[in-house]
Formats: sequence, structure tokens, C-alpha cells
Amino acid sequence: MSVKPTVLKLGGSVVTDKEKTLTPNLQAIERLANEISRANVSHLVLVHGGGSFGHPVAEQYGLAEGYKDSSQIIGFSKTRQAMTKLNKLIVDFLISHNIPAVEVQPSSCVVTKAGRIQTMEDRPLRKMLEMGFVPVLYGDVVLDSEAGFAILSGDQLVSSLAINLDARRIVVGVDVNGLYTGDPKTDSSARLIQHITLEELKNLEPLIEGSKVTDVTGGMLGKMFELKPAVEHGIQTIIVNATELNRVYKALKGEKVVGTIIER
Ligand code: IP8
Repeated sequence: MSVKPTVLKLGGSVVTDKEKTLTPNLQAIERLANEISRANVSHLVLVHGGGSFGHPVAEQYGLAEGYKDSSQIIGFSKTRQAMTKLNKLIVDFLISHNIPAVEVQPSSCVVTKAGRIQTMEDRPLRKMLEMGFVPVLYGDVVLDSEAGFAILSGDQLVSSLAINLDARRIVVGVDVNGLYTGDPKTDSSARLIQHITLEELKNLEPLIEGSKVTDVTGGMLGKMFELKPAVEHGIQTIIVNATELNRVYKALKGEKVVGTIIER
């Protein structure tokens, strides 16, 4: 591809209300559609998380453990449907801001093996980018060659897409300011890391894990695990707070912004 694409991830905690099942955060989606439109990035791929759409249904049917019995089959359909609803909503907002967004359904082009992407038919997606469309993918429940099915996180998808498309930059929009040295909610000495290399991250991991911190950093470490291969590939990755006005806009434009830059 002649122009290197940017991959933007919008976390489920940003685009939905995680406390209320099947509830989108319409205000946030509208604001972000506006920021994405103003940033006017050429060659953009968007990936969003499941939040209160995919996760509760997938959990109800134990889909993360793979196929165990036929009662889960309807759960697969319901999870897919919940994700499609959220995706449609996001795509609608993007289109209303004149962004040529097109849904790309991960479960129709990805097969995983033990939860990791084994194959992905990305030719339509590449052609879409070439033609100026903005493909919109999401964390999804997908078919798995060993487990029957698996939950494919948006983060794994982001990393894999960024590597395969040789992306210029990954922007990860979450509901905290970035990566901290501890849990900022319980540890007043925790500070935001503005810039970190993979080597530095390795040294920091035991410290963070050892401190048994909650979701904020724990979730962030899980993210790091998925994003590492893309960073190793040389793709600059920035984590920003997508619940704050203009952080995603600035990150997309490559402007200075509060957040954590991760580099090789
Ligand atoms: O929110 C998971 O995607 P994530 C999607 O990016 C489902 O982890 C279906 C639970």
C-alpha cells in the first residue's frame, strides 16, 4: 500500500456504558465521529471494542471457553447480533459526519486457532482503503479451528491489522489517560508514563503486576501484551483518553497530546 494507514481503536468503555447492558454512549460516539472527521486522516482503519454489547452476552453463554455444548450456539448468534448493532450505530454516526465508513465483520473474514488469529481474508479491506473508505471492524466472536469458536479482542485485531497493513501509527482510545506506574485510583504516587520503550515496559511489568493493581493498569497490561508485536514491528503506538475532548483528534493528527507513546 502506498500510503501507510493509521489504525484507531476505540475501547468498549468509551463507546458504551459498561454498567448498563446494551447501552451505547451516544454522546461519546457523536463527539468522536466529529473528531475523526476533523482529523481527516487519509487511510484510516477503525476498530471498536464490545463494551456492554458483546461482553455480557458472550459471558452468559461461556463463549470465551470455546464450544462445550450445543446450547452455546444461539449465544454465538446473539453475541454477533449485539456487536452488529453497536457497529451499525457507530458506522451511522461516522457516515453522518461524512466519513465513508464501511463495516467489516471480523467473524466473516477471520479464523482463529486457540484464540489467536490464524487466517484473515483482508483483500476487500485493502481495496476499501485504497479507494478511500474507512473500514470499521470490532472485537467479535469468531470461528476457531481448535476450540469451535473464540472471542477475538479488538486489541488483537488492531495489532494484527497494523502489522499486515504496515501501519504508520496506532492510536488506542481508552477511558484513562494512558499507562501509569500503578493504579492512579488507589495509588497517589502513580504517575502517567508519557513515553516508554519496549525494554522499559519489560522492566515495569513485574512492578505493576506485583502491585496487584485493578482493572486500570491490569487492563492496560493486557493491552500491552497484544500491542507489543506491532510496536516490535516499528509501529508507533499511542494510548490516549478518548473520553476527553480532542485527545483522539490530536493523536490522529500527530500533535502533542496527553497520553502514553510506546516505541520500539
Ligand atoms: O472489547 C470483545 O472485544 P473487546 C468482543 O475489544 C466480544 O475485547 C464479542 C466480547
